[in-house]
Amino acid sequence: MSKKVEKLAGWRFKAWDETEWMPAEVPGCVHTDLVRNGLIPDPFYETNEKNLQWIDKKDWEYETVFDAPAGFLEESRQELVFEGLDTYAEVIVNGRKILSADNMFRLWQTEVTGLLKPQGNSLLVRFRSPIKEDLPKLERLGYALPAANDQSELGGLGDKKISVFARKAPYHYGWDWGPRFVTSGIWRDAWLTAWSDCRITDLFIRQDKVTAETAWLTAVVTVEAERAAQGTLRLSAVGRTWEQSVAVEAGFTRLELPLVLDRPALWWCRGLGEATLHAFRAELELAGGAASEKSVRTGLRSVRLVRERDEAGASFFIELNGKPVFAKGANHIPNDSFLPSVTDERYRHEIATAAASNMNMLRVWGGGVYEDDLFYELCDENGILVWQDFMFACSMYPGDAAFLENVKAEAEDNLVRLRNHPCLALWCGNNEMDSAWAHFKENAGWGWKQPFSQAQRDKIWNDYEAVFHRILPEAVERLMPGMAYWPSSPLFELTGDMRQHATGMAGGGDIHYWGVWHGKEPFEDYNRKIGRFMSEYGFQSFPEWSSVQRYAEDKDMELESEVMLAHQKNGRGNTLIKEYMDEYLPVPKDFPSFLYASQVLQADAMAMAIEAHRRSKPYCMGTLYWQINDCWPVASWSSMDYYGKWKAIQYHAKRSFRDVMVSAEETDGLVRFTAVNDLPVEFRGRLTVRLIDFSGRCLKEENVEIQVAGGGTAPVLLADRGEWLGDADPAQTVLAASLAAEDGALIHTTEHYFARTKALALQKPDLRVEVSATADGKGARLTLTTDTLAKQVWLTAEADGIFSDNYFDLLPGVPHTVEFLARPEGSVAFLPAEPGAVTVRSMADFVHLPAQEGSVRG
Ligand code: BMA
Repeated sequence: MSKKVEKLAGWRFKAWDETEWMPAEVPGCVHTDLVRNGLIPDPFYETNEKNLQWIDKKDWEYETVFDAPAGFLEESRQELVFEGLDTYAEVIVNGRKILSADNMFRLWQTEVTGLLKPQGNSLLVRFRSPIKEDLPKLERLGYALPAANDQSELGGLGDKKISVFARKAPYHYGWDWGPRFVTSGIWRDAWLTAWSDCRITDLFIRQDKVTAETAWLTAVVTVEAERAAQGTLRLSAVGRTWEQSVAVEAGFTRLELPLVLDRPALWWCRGLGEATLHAFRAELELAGGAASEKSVRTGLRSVRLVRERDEAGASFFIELNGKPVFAKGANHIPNDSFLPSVTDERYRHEIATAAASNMNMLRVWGGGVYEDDLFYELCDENGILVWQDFMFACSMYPGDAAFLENVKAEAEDNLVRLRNHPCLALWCGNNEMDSAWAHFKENAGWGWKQPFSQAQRDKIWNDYEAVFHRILPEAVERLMPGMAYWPSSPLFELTGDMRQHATGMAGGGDIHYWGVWHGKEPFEDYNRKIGRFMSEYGFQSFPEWSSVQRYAEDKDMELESEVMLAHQKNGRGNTLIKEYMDEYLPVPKDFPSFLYASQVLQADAMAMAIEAHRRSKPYCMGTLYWQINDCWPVASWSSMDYYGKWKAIQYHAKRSFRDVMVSAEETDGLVRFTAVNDLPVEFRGRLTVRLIDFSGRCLKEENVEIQVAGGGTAPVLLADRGEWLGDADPAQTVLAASLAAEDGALIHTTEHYFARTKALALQKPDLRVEVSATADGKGARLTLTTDTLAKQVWLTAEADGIFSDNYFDLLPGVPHTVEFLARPEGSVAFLPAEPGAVTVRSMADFVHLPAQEGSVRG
């Protein structure tokens, strides 16, 4: 018998050196509790971040008084469970210290049997400042470990970067998209549980071998019992029941029950099939009547990382149920600086965004947290694979025995918590540490190792190897047998010599390509710099005007204002955006226009990269752009801002990630159209390519019947620029391609221009919108038309929500219909007839148009 009681409530908090207790929220953290009590302003507003750095230098405590729930004290074993304590904490129950915690990522479960009384139990959680706690560790070590993104200066610590000592979300200490808010608090649920006789503490459905014909599974059941006993273990799933006689010991017993399922309904990622999930329920009955049960949900699938030698080097792709997966998606960072503020609805919005954008993979990046259960549940349900990093990023970490032991326990807790999720495709040791340190290549990396003596270097690298080449892979293999482990992202291969580091465009492993952006290379380099799996690449943009207005005042609305700079964490970010914008786009009229243009610029860059990667299939088998979300309102690489507003890139990604699409690339006067098919079945259809001038006149048209094998790509049309253009003006003509299925259904459209956007002879379009209600009457449907090419048409609605399409090029004579989808899901969208409910603009509204004379030929 075991019961989980309601969460503990009635919390209060204060700084150690204060006397007055204030109401607090659990889960929560100090910063948000201070805001709620009116003691500090909104930390994300203007430059408030700077003035709130005192919070992490203080010690904080949380307390509550609770009665034992009915029946609780009659159970013979009682426990207090914290799903997350951030970070250095002592827990005191009725005056007795029961726990000392030092890792935000661990599950803290402590026995309190005999300590509780029926009424008025006191529970005190005392957090020590992570700053005060870790500064002495730096002193003791005697040298500073690299921690590239730790904003110690902003935190008032000079160059003392101490983030590496705490097992705490690295991004709390600042990042090149994130503020520095080093939180403290009970950040996940806290509850009491009690049991007698026996309980099932864990149920793991180990997938020993899964094929379309048979699934060989083992239910691994961990039982805790007060005394040894005989009994029966029963397992039910998919309408069947398996039973086995068992014997349990006093203490923990691990039971294994083999399950064989014929023709199992498999779990597939988006695009390859249904994401079928099954419930498994284990019931234990012991002689004498003791009983316990536990249920889990999982999907049946075989998943592996395929790295096989080939002519170019070695492959790198995920194979799901025997089918190669071309991974499409993005990197995920935490959704908030204050993690407990992330509501279920925000997780739902993020994963719904990923699914609607035709993604099939997200990478949970190593500078954040092992995500909440809900994140993975939603990925399971939506067929989104997860590349899961362990939480280490862009730093080198200590390697003393206590640290290593802590890391091991953290890995075990999270592997056990997450291992039933079929979405998990790969565990990765860390973000960018192997390539940044570049141990075997003297002049490679980020210049990290150069300041150290040989002895120090050896020590730091040995510590690295202990975690990433021994402790973590060993934990993955023991707790999730067969699951792929990849030591670092990016990595060429674990060779133990200078070939190991992915410091260039290697023919194996995964690649973070930052030549565009950090390296100032032109967008066109996306077409050439392609690896076997592109796990990061990105380009920044600003949030839209309505979002910027939420953190800035009118006076702050210029690029170099103090507020804008405080919300741009990449030192050279604004300069880079401006420089690239000068290269590619017409000049924006004003600051709000600049925001819009920054989004269009980013979207163009990312679409180019995504499509280049997809055209290079099967050499390249994955494209995950940096990054889908934000943890506060900021200029960043995100495709959706902190408020969940889709940036232009999100709509472009949705189009460029379509399972079946056609992509055009021009080199040496030839425009190559390539069809890409990620579906497992052959695609047949018709490609229509038309040369249209900006007023809508069709100058040339070609139609081709096309056929692309399941999972394949095919060159479908080669258009000679000179031949097609003839004497048409390249600045006023566009190649418009549309791909239709055999039944005529429109699958994808794309446009190819013969000049960069800044050189196009754009004119002010007469944009018309017709609004009607959607079939269910809840939403709105808009049909747009124009008289001249309208570039990057941007629809905005007063209501919160997203459009089915946005930031698209509208051609004269080709009406385009989009729907508005209100957020949260199910809420009523604007009424079609409402004036001002929706605004429609295009690039011509935001940029200085070229002088008319220059743009009209003849
Ligand atoms: C990648 C990430 C992050 C960073 C991003 C942009 O390397 O892993 O560390 O935010 O680049 O610079």
